[in-house]
Amino acid sequence: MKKIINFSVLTFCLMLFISSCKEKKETPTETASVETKKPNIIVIYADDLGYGELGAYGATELKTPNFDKLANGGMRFTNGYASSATCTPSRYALLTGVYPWRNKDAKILPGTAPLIIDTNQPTLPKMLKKQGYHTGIVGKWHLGLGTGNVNWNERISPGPNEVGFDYSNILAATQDRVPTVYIENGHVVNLDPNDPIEVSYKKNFEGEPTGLKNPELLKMDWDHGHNNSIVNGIPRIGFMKGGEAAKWVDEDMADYFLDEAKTYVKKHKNEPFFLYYALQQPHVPRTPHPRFVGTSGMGPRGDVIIEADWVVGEFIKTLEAEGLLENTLIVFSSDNGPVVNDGYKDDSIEKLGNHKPAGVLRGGKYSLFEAGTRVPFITYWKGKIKPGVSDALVSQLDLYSSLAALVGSNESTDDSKNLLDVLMGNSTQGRDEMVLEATSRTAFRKGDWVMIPPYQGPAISKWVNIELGNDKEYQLYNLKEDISQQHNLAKTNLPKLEEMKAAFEKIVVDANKNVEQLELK
Ligand code: NG6
Ligand code: CA
Repeated sequence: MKKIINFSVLTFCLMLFISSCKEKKETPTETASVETKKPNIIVIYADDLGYGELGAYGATELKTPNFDKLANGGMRFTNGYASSATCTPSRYALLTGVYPWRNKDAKILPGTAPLIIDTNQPTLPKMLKKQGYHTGIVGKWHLGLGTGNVNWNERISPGPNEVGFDYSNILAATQDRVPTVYIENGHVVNLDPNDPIEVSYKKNFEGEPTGLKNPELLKMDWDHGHNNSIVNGIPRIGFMKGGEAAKWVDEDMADYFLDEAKTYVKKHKNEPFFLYYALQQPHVPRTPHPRFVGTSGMGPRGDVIIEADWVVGEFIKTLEAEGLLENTLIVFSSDNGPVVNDGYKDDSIEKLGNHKPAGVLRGGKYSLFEAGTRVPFITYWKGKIKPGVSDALVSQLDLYSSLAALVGSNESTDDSKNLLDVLMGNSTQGRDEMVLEATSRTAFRKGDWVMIPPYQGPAISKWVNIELGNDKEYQLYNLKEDISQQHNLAKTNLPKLEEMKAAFEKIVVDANKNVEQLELK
């Protein structure tokens, strides 16, 4: 009897062992295939593209079929925000997951500014690298380079490659600021050692023409600012000498960065990759390739939006041809709201017609009103994200923690919320509250409400003709009922105002101390 039991126990154990072996045999291969399938992540980031600029967001005068394909085939956010109403702070927040007003250097930078991200600071690309991603940036940087006194003729460091990017091909600051050259992995592209580059934001180099003194050399005239060195007939901010062969051709910039982005994707398609594709449009100077001149009927500003839309379409075609669309999360957004005349006489006002760059929103770039920071915000993932519209409150600040969750990292920051479910369209529970920033001033959104503290300074910028949000009194708006911010309820809803002030002050202790108004440089 004993023997029989022992025998059957043995047989049972043996069977268990065999079946567990079988399971083991299958499991590793399955896990491996899941692991190699880590999704690629692409952030396409426009420069100064407004909330009302896409067909999918209500534009009727501009045709943006490729942006719309992403918006209508993915999740289109109606309450998606940049962290700031200008470029540098928004980009800082996107890459670090930290509110830009916490860093006093995160404001519009000259082309000679040192890098404002600490090389020891956690960043989105560093986090992704730890998870096995190859990381690249193509396009606009505007977060500073070097540590001060950059020698543009040597390797420029620290820069993107020192804060998490394996590959970089960038323009240093903005298209309207010198140096007007591409920089690849820290080296100026096509630099001739016999024609070294010098850059200064303080004074001109002897004998060099400027926009101010040599209007006869200009093919595009300046309106305000933008009257220093002339490159390709366009006057810029800042002075530059040398580097003739390295200077970019403005009209070719869209094609240049598109080629770079496509090449990057093709090269890294067999490993998980993160590409930050930072478009230069429709920031000034607006220089569409001749193929796009006249396509919008709105002058250069509209034409470069059509160009950017085309660029995105071509880029998506590449992803499709490479079979990557089903395994790639694409996030599309803009660094700040729209501006029409931002310093050049480019017919942007004259030819705007009925187009409303900010849609129904009040304000624009530089403004604490909604149009400063509420921007197009789209997540697209073929077959994974069900097309839809989400009213959840999301900020670009949240990409850090949300993308960490996507790739299996538990990294996050205090300011960045993990909203992965929201970005994937599986939840509508966005943020409860968020601090907004515009030229070092801050405001506060909580639920449907936004509160703007009193600020000195002009109500409307005479340069860009945008309402900046400054007022002697507190402003309080209910965005659900009054998206265009026409009714200040600060005096009629005191309990709400007090609630908002208290919640705001809990986050921003001394925001008001750091006020810097928009000024001409
Ligand atoms: C402003 C420039 C503006 C633009 C902006 C930065 C003047 C008068 N205006 O100072 O043209 O370059 O800076 O834009 O110089 S951003 O999108 O990069 O923040
Ligand atoms: Ca911008």
